[in-house]
Amino acid sequence: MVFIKRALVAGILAGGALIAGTASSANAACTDQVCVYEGRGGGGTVAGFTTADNNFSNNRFQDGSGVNDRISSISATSGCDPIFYTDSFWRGDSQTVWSDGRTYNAVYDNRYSSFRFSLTSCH
Ligand SMILES: [Ca+2]
Repeated sequence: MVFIKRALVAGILAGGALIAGTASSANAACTDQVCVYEGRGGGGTVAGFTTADNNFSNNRFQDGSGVNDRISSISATSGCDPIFYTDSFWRGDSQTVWSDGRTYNAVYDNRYSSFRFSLTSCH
């Protein structure tokens, strides 16, 4: 019985390692509710968010490069629409992205530095 339990744990760990390895590749799909892409049309490396963020200066894409001022497209399934801003702390020019799962090109290409959610556009 003990042996079987250990075998199951080993199997789960092996499965987890396989998933983690796949996710770290440059073109892996983003599974978070807000995804940002270095390239237009969902291309290039990706980063995912599970909550709003007031400053992208410490955020990294999956390839390790910086997110700040490099986002070129965005997709969201967050229920409430995310609003991206060209400055930190939700200042500057902004773009509201429909949270319908489609990928939208950045209006202000390579300029976004923060995002938050519009609570008047939850659906
Ligand atoms: Ca870019």
